[in-house]
Parts: sequence; structure tokens; C-alpha cells
Amino acid sequence: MSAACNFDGCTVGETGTCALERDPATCEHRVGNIAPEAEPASGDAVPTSTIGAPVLERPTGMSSFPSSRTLDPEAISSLMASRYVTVVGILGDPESGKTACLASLYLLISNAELKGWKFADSRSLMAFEDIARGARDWNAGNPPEQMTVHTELSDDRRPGFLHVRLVRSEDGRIVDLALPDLPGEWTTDLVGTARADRFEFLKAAEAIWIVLDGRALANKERRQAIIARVGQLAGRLSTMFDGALPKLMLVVTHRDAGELPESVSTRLQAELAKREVAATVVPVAPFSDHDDQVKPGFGIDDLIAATTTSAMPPFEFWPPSDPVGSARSYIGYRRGR
Ligand SMILES: Nc1nc2c(ncn2[C@@H]2O[C@H](COP(=O)(O)OP(=O)(O)OP(=O)(O)O)[C@@H](O)[C@H]2O)c(=O)[nH]1
Ligand SMILES: [Mg+2]
Repeated sequence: MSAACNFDGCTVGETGTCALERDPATCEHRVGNIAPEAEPASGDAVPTSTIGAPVLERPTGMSSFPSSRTLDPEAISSLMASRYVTVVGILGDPESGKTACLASLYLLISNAELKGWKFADSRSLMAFEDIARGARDWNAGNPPEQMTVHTELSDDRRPGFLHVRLVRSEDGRIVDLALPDLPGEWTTDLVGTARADRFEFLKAAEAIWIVLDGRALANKERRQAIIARVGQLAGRLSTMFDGALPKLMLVVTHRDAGELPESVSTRLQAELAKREVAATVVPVAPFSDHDDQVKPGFGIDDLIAATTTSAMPPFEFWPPSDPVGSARSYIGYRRGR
């Protein structure tokens, strides 16, 4: 065998003569002559469609880090199937402060400053980051002009939810909140044209926040119009829920610009009462232009407490009773229930 041929004893490389007396150009033992491939049996034919296709198949398992952007209604439904989730409906005209409340909640919990609550988990951290980013973008020590920007949805028919799990310090109770960040136009359309198809998710809501701009309410000329709109919105909700509304909260932002006069709060309640609706007024300041008087995040803890407190009276599992001689307490307890 030579370097030019792999047939034992052949010296074609040196002598130019093939030991098998074949043409060196076509002899299959000559190095460099590729032996013709065996014809595939008709059953083994390689389908032309697989040529150029990926060599490996994509793993079917979940990626190890699921997306943490806003959750769609289906993701919330599957979360609700595994644990108790408090869905909150967040309504309010454009620029009223809806996103600001959510951004402020996130900034408070991420700094362990939400009084009475501790952070446990969130499936939408990136979404929270996105809405809170504007508030961090300070220019040479000066706060940005706008802490949050107008909300726009990638799909204008489906709400995007933010999720957060909190633990109440007082008793260790865990609450999962699903909070939608909706554009104000959804509320404007609901009041103006009764467009309610996008609010299907509200049927699962345990609480509804109606967010109102406190500065507009403080303005005597604009006040009446806002109060009337709140009444109209309550009317729409009442129709949607057939009178059985979930817990309603009037979240009045811009507390840093001044306190809401008691008379305005009373007028708001009176307007709702015309539609047989009741609500709790919660003044908040997600951000503050007057830090020395009102701290940013003012009232957000009260808002969460009001949202998660059950309207049901606390149930005493086994009320204490003084034993009475020869009384059949166990049977008596059952009869009394
Ligand atoms: N100083 C101060 N600024 C606030 C307060 N609440 C909201 N803002 C600011 O008001 C502006 C509008 O607030 P957003 O939360 O974006 O309003 P929105 O209701 O989400 O508006 P849309 O997304 O357009 O429907 C933002 O620049 C907020 O930073 C507050 O209590 N105090
Ligand atoms: Mg918004």
C-alpha cells in the first residue's frame, strides 16, 4: 500500500502502475477517488423536504424563565385555577393617575415601604419595571415632568394584567392581586357609548377602583362635570352587574396638591346613592410635588387594605359561651346555627 492507494502492495503513487491493472483514475482504492455511494433502497429514500431543515428538534418543555410582561386574561384564569386571586378593575379617565397608582405600588413594595405588607412574588416584574421606569429617569437631580406615560395596549381589545403577591405583616395572610393597566379611553368609551365588550373581565373583579384626578375635583368649575360623570359610570357598572356591584372605591389622586374637601366627598357619595351604589373614597398621592408635606406613595397602603378587606362580617368559628350546668352545649350549638 502506498500513500496514493489503500490497496495492500499497490505502488501506483510511485510507479504509476495499478497492482490490480485498473485505470488509476477510476480505481476505487486510489486515494482521492470517492467510492460511489450505494443507491439507497427504494424504502430508504431521503425525502427532499427535510433537506435544509433544522438538525435538532425544538424542545417542547417550557423555557426556564417565563416572560414577565403583562399577563393576558387567559393567564389570569389559569392562575385563578390554582390559587385565590383578587382581580381589581381599574377605571378612570385619561391622565387621572391609574398607571401612577400601579407604579407607586411597585416602587413602594420593591423598597419594602408599603406599610403593613411585604412583597412575596410577581409574575409581571418586567411590566412593573416598564411603567415605573419613567419615575427613575431623573435629569441632573430634577424629577421628570411626567412620572408615567399614557397607557397604550398592544391589543386594544384585551386588558394586560400586572400580578403581585403580598403578605400581610399582621397575620401572614397572602393575597394575589391582578391589576389591569388600562388606557383611559376605555373608561371614556364606557361612559360615552356604553362600550362594555372589553370589560368582560370585570365580572371576576372583587373590587373596582374609579381613579379621579384630585386637582380637577378641587377645581370648582370642573368639579360638577366630574361628579356627574362618576354618576354615569356608576350607572353603567350597575347595568353591567345587574345591580350587584363588587366593592367600589373612588381613588382620588394628587393628594399632594391639597386635601379633598369633605363637601366634595359627600357630593360624590350622594351622586352614587342616586344609582343605589356606595363607594369608599380613598385619597392617594402616588407621586408628590410637595415631598415635605405629603410623601410619595401616600394612601397606597390604605388602598390595598381597602381592596383586600372582605365586606363579609368576620365569622367566629366556635363562639365562646359560659357553660351552663347540665346544658347539652354541643346539640344547642348546632341548633343555634
Ligand atoms: N404629583 C402627582 N402627580 C401625579 C399623581 N398622580 C398621577 N400623577 C401624574 O399624572 C400624570 C398622569 O398619570 P397617569 O397615571 O399616567 O394617568 P393614567 O390615568 O394612567 O392615564 P392614561 O394612561 O392616559 O389613561 C403622570 O405624569 C403622573 O406622574 C399624584 O398624586 N401626584
Ligand atoms: Mg395609564
